[in-house]
Amino acid sequence: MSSLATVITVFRGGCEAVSEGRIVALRLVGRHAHRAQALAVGDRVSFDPERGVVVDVQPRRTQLARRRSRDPRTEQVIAANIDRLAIVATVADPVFHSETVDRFALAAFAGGLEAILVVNKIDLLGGKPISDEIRAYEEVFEVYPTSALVGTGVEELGERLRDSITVFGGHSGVGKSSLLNALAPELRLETARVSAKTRRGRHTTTSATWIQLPGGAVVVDTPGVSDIASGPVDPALLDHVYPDIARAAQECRFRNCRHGAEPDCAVRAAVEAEQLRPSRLDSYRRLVAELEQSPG
Ligand SMILES: Nc1nc2c(ncn2[C@@H]2O[C@H](COP(=O)(O)OP(=O)(O)OP(=O)(O)O)[C@@H](O)[C@H]2O)c(=O)[nH]1
Ligand SMILES: [Mg+2]
Ligand SMILES: [Zn+2]
Repeated sequence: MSSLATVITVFRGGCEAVSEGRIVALRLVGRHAHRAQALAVGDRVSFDPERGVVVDVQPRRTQLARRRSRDPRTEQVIAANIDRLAIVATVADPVFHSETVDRFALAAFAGGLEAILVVNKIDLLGGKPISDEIRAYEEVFEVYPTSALVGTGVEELGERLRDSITVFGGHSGVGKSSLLNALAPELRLETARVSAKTRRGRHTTTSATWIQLPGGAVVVDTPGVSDIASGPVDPALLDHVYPDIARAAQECRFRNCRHGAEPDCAVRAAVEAEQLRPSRLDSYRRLVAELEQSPG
């Protein structure tokens, strides 16, 4: 007889999983033990309760993966079977980095997740409006301005996460754990100040953590990553990450224009006419170049 469980923590040789409200510790044996990355947080496994071992891992419905920087040919699955990625960014401290947002969006779409953008630390604006650069993302996904510090927007975000599984991703120090603490103060997740010297976070969260919020939401907190380059993906997904570029590109002379040096490129023209931010095209071209180079 085997039972079903959801993996909530992965460690070398095994995992912790929840089965019918109980936490069980399971070992990986046999063929599973020899796979480089047999398990990720969120995996559904069948297990043998008597021996305490994983019998089988079910096919993943969705996954958020990133290329390993050490070995770009392999992917690390950050979490499996989640519904959405909340890309957490900031209005300041650390500075808003649009290319990171784009990379996370691509990784989410590639893995079958929906994505939302959470723009945290709006208290640092001191009442000034959110920049046009950030507002422009409303064309790509829902944008949730928040302040984990003073509580702005936290309730709205909590509503959105209800009855579903969300993974929080973003640079170290943007406030992922702080937001979760604001959503459920009893969590008391560890958080840390952004370093004054490097203006970066300190990588306070060290592994993907499965968190059950009151009210039926599950959130996976993840360690901040400096980049989330993904493996080879369907280039059509880029149109979802860059709908503004896709729209302008309909007027390019060449169907397969890459908006570089090609003649009659409508995307470059849009940048020159200040209808499109140069940083959008820069980000797009870097991502495309990377995808073309990626082994695969
Ligand atoms: N002013 C302000 N500071 C915040 C806000 N949210 C978080 N912080 C601060 O930002 C710092 C980093 O917050 P964390 O929650 O540890 O960030 P994290 O994204 O979990 O970082 P890692 O775990 O390293 O990936 C802490 O000093 C927080 O107190 C906010 O809304 N406003
Ligand atoms: Mg954290
Ligand atoms: Zn073009």
